Amino acid sequence: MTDTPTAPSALATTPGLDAPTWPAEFAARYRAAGHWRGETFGGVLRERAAAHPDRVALIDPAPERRTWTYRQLDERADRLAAGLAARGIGKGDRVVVQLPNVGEFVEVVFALFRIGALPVYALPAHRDTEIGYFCSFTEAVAYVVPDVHGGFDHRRLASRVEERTPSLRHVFVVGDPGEHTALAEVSADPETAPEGPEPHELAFLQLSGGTTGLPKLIPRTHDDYIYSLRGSNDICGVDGDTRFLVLLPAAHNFPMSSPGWLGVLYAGGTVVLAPRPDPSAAFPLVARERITMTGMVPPLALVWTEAAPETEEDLGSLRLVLVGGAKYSEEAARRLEPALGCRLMQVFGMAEGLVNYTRLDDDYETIVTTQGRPISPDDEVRLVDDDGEPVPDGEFGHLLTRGPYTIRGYWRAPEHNERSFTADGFYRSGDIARRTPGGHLVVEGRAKDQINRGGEKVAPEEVENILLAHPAVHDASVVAVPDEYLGERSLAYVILRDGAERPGSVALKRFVRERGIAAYKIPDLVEFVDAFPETGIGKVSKKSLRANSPAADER
Ligand code: AMP
Ligand code: DBH
Repeated sequence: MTDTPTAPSALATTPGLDAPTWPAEFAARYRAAGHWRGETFGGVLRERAAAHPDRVALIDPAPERRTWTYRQLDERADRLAAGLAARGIGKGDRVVVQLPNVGEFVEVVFALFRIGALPVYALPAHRDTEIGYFCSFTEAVAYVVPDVHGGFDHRRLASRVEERTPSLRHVFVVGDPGEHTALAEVSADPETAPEGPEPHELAFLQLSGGTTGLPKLIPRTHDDYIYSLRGSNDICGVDGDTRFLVLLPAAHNFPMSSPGWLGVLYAGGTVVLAPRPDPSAAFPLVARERITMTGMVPPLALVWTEAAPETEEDLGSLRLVLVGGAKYSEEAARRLEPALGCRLMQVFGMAEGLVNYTRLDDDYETIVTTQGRPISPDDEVRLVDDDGEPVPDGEFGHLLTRGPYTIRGYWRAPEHNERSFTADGFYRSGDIARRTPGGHLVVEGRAKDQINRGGEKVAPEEVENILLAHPAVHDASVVAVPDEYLGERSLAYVILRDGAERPGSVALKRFVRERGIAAYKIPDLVEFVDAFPETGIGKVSKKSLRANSPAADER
């Protein structure tokens, strides 16, 4: 990685990494500044286990409360790593991990970190379409699932995916394995475990919210991600006494790294996994586990803000709540601190890298009206107009960014990379933002074709591609419409084929669901039209674009 040549090869793919990476002089600068310290996740856990073996690292409260000390987590990761290695899983292999907020999630990813295999973080909501794609695109050798979660049998999904994915050799199940292998049986003598990865190598593949037919994969290294954790911990005041509640799906970048469960484990604190984020389930956990910090998306923050004054649970241990993932309205932000009796921090981040936080010592107006400023002095943020020229101070523009923990390219996606990154390595976030005189960013909107459904990102094209497979559908255009609670919901405009019988909107939604896609991507509303309304589409026909897209070929 360090000997990667510089421009124009910012877009060249480095062998073994399958993605463009930081040019040598940037890597050298980030190391010299002390950002990249040559740590790996496997090594960090080992060091924490040596430093404070008996401190509790992890608590999974349901159905019966289970705890892991740092030593236990370290030992379990070791045995699991050895067991995976004994089954032929090795450095660089991809393993799709789709687990809800259970302790095994943390065990599995640390085991994979230790052998240098790459977790691919699927969300619990993903179904056949997404999982099939992750497994085939990454040529995954293994897939880790719960048995049944939320009434859905993941073992069956695994069997279907296994049938169509030649690379997939193992399915590991947390719980009753059915025809697959129980994760609990994957264990071996740690002495047999292979050498771990280097700090500059990949740690995992994170998912992009996406604007295209299929999500892109984000290659993060140990060095860069650990730097973002350390920076986040400093800003949020995470230390060994922090008790952090993971409310959102643990696989998402926000609860994982901002500062998230990985940040808290880095600092030697305690992570508590919430099986459900709503107040009725989570407030008792806050009280019982004396939670000091948590993070949530704006719609959940609204619910918490409304429920807190009514609850009999003691929320007095809470010190800090982070809110981000989608725009948090100023009015809602103003209500949080009085209701919850703790500090608010806004966070504006992206799995590709750049994360912004308001600061604990910011004045109150800044906290409730801005989305914060970057973690690092070496985060470069450019706000530009449509022609790529910098906008004057205080005006809004397209947010481009580059820095010590922002990727230089997606994994195995040279064409996307041409579009999503500038020649000098800036990531085009697709967000529209302005900078306040105090240097904080305010997110004003979005240029990318995406729906932000309360923090859950939906790529319209992905849903349109499914609607187009319906025999009665001639064309479809999925757009965002404002929603008081979620911020945005999705509306599918549908043009029927000549003479086709109109399916009901419920039937059309069922069709989308039955094609096997995450439920949050199913259009909230369906409207049948003769032509697309002006606002729904750009100048170029989306359909002709889609017909030429790689996603169309797979249908
Ligand atoms: P993802 O691609 O799933 O990592 O989502 C990252 C995107 O979420 C950003 O590029 C923004 O569009 C959006 N986002 C995250 N946090 C905020 C926030 N606090 N306010 C507005 N938008 C946000
Ligand atoms: O939305 C996001 O992706 C996000 C939000 C807040 C994120 O990745 C993060 C913080 O790290």
